[in-house]
Amino acid sequence: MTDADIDAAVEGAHIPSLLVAIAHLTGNADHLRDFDRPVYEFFGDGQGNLPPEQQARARSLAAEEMRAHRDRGAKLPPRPPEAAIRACMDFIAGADIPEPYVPFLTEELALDGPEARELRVAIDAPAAAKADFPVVVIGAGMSGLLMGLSLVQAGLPFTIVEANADVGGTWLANQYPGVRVDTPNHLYSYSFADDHAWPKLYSTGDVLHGYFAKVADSHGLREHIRFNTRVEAATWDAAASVWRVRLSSGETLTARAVVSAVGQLNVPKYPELPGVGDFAGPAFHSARWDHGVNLTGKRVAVIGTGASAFQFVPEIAGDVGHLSVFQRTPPWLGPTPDYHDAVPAATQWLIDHVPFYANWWRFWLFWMLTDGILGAVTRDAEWSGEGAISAVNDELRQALTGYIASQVEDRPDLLSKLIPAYPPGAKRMLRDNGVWIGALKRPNVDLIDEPVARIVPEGVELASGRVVGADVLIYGTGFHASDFLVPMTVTGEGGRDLHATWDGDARAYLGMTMPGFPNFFTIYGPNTNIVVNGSIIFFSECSVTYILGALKLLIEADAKAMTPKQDVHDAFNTRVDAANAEMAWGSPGVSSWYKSKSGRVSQNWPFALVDYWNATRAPDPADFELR
Ligand code: N01
Repeated sequence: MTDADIDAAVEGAHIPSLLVAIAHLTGNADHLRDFDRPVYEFFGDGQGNLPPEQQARARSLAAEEMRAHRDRGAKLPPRPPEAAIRACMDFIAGADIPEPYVPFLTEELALDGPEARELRVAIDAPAAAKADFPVVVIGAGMSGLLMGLSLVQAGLPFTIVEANADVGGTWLANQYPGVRVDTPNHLYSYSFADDHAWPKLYSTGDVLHGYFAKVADSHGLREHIRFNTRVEAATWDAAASVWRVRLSSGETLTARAVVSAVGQLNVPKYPELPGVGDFAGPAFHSARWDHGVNLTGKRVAVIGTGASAFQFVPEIAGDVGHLSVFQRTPPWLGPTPDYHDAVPAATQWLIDHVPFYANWWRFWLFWMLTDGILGAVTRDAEWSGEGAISAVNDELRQALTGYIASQVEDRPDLLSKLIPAYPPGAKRMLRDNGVWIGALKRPNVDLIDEPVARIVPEGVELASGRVVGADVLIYGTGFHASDFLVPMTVTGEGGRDLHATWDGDARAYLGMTMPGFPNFFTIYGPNTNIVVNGSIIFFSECSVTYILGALKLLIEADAKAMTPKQDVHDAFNTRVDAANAEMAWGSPGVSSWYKSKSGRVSQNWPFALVDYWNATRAPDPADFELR
């Protein structure tokens, strides 16, 4: 830590994080009284609007304390008292954090170190009882690996069955050009295994795949995984109180519990258009990208303008001869100028050298993407305006409309095509740094919003009868999100079939358990997707804690089976449906992958993150029938 290093780092610091991190160098938070509390804006720079004089003062104070810390031999004073930590939380959040959030956020802050964040649920049972409790986990993506490593910690035998040849799930399957995460990476990481060495603020798919592979390796998970193997059927054997899990290899595994970690976005969806399959040239889905097809100079047609197409269109637009992008519904764009940026050197230096800077920065990312934004996507019954569901949602709409308009001042013909008619939040908002519209404005790119009638051998036929010729056809048409667990067959008590029970409308208690399907759990199951708030890894961590708690209940009580009570399950789903109807994504008339065929929102969690955290600390035995 030379003085020059320190000075350079504070210049590039996130000021609110820097200011609160000083508390760990001094042992108190008294200095915060000398600064205004940050005030954040929609899509501001995140520095909290501190006046330049205060920012300069914050930097010089931090530099001074860092030098003093170095000169003391980098010894930290005792941890600041709880009141000081609380003052830091309120300061960095720019708000008095409501009391119910404090334990939740304190855990997320992880001041006791990453080990304390590990998902340890100790099971108090003799080794033989544990050995007699094999678990099958389906899928070795982000959630399946998490389940696996917590089973290692719990000391239970388990097998992970993975259809692919490697771990990584979505980050293995999606290899289209430009694939990357759209949640800040210092948040989109396991709470206990953030290696803090992300090259980009939002990493690309290969880096994410490497991260999950590293977690699999460092926790010895590969030896538990059956690669290139599918679960075809899971059947509850009531006489033996076990699941019989039939694999594509022909083998049948026996398990006391099954945990599905196959996610919601793993089965590619092709459009329901006549002629799909008739196209004469190469055609593939974004999640099955055919890198053997050379797009250079070709006429390429892309169907869909969701998150996947949004990422690959700008990547291929410069190479192809001509690109026709077929749009049914435009996305809202969230301004994110640093979306493709490397982690700035100053940020990395502060993460590496300043105690707890990384924790606070993650805390800030967490808070900014937490429940504060929910208010902007919740319906106001009194509101009657068009294209929005409340005054604040309309304010967001205006800001986002202005943002899109600012990018097409030179192409007014595009404006009406690019402004969504639906309220912000009704569909996934996409992070944007300008490359999407930049690509659409290229002379070799057409954005076609006339409905597609059918696919024909020579290209795409529009409702008007015009055929847009193409050499290559790419489907950016998403996934069968509401068809949870297809194509597996799951048969529970009394021969009950899970898909028949759901009848196209998947439901579960807390997204994880279903009446009639004992000891069967789902991670990222029904109603656990989040639209605007947070990282899905957080949700998976909550689910895994809960599921492990359920296994603990079973083993410690020496019980054979647990299923949620039907009335508990039903009451929960009634609450979920009522709450989803109040959210932007519940708006009638807006179709999205968040809804099942019946139009019910079967994917999304409508409540606050803190509610899921509270609900999943441990299962309440009163919610279950334990046998
Ligand atoms: O799929 P989508 P996706 N004619 O379902 C269109 C995650 N993800 O793969 O909106 C014309 O969103 C359809 O039109 P419409 C993320 O959660 C994350 O892009 O239904 N168009 C839509 O435009 C995301 O939300 C990242 O009217 C047709 C598109 O196809 C989720 O995955 C990156 C059509 C499908 O969009 C799914 O995204 C990528 C037809 N007949 C994905 N049928 C990250 O950044 C469908 N469409 C982490």
